[in-house]
Amino acid sequence: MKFKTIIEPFRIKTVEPIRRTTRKERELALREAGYNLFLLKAEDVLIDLLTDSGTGAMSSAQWAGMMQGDESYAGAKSFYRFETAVREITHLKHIIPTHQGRAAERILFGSLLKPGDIVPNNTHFDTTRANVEYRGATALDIPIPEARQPQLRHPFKGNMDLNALEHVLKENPGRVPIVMLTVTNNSGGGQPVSMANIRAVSEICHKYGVLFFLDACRFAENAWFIKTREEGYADKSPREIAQEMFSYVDGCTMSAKKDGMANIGGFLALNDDELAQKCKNMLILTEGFPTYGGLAGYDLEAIAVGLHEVLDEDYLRYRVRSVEYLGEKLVAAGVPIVEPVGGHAVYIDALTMLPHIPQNEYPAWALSCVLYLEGGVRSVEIGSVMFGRQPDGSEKPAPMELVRLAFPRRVYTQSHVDYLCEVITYVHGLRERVRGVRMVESPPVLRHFTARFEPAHGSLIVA
Ligand code: PLI
Repeated sequence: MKFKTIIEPFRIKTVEPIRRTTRKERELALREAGYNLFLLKAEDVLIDLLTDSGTGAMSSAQWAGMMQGDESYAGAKSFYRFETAVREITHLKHIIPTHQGRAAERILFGSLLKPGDIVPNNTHFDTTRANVEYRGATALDIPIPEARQPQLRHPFKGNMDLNALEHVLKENPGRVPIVMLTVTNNSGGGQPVSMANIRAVSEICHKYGVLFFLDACRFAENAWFIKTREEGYADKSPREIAQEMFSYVDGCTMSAKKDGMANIGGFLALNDDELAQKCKNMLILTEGFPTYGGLAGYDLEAIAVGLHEVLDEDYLRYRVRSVEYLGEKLVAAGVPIVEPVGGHAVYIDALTMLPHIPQNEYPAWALSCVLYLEGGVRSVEIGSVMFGRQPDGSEKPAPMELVRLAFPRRVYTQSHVDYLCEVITYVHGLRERVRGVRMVESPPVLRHFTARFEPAHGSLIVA
């Protein structure tokens, strides 16, 4: 290409104002929210990077598709359009819509797991872990060792440790009904999994007669990394790469709120007839009839179009580059982040940035509060608040203390990113004065959503 600037491959037709607040207002909002960014009012946030899940901007083609939503209870045209779009990518036999990813997880694990089972994954996301543990099974994370060293660069840091997988399967016959691989590895920095690793995990699983599923939330971003980093894929289209990824699996769970480019939705897709029937029965119990699964016809239309748009090369190039742009600027400013930069988010390494805050005072949580206080930026902690509590109620520090800045799809522009960089660099300059937090209220599961905190030393930033 003659010109090197990668531009947003769209123009903006509808805008939504965002509101500036004063530091004093944010101090008050934070106190009222119990120092938990999930409990803030969204209108008090200037740049919202809490999640890339369901927060993206839909295209004019998606909105147009929604107008064609067929709201028939059973057998709607919208279902068949959705099913065709999913099947063209996955080639899986049974495609079961759900209202979001965690519903697909609950239905799958509810149909498959019993107490004492083990589910290996490169790294479980929070809801996936919680749904496995809710069945009395163990959620086992076995990423490659490089995955847990934030500054160590590896092209496919989302890969699963194949020796560890083989060991688990050999040592636990009959106790591992399913192996999952999360693409990209969200809890581990949004890092991709190579095709070679997907293929190898598939071979090992099938050698032991165990089902292999993808947690496919960010499959298109993963396909882009394979195209740009793995030998032999440069000339393949993202769609062809995605099709190959799915060719190795027995099924997948998917949150269409990510690479489905929709504001709501998900699906479970699988080949096994008997298991699919069980899952459909569970679906009817709580989600709905198998041709809508808790979604409106117009949601199914938005996903069908979204699954097409997400595999567009210009979109993926812009998507991955805009996240990388923030990462590069932060690295240049000396801010420690997970490297290389992942697909949907930049992850600040709070353990390295704030070595004076012990893990039981939640350094990444404290840092996310300070980013809001100083700049009105909302991020999310992926550390010991999210993952520290063990199924037996004990506490164990998480392997990493990360602050994730997740980019909603097609929402923010380069000047928003430049602003973010200024805020984070400013907070980095204050780092020696940042202090930890103490948890004062916490629910028994998925505590990060509703727990309440206080500054452990009187204030988040000391003089
Ligand atoms: O939020 P759901 O229920 O549509 O999807 C659950 C889910 C499953 N797997 C993975 C890898 C996820 O990232 C995920 C949801 N992620 C959220 C909400 C996030 O903020 O990353």
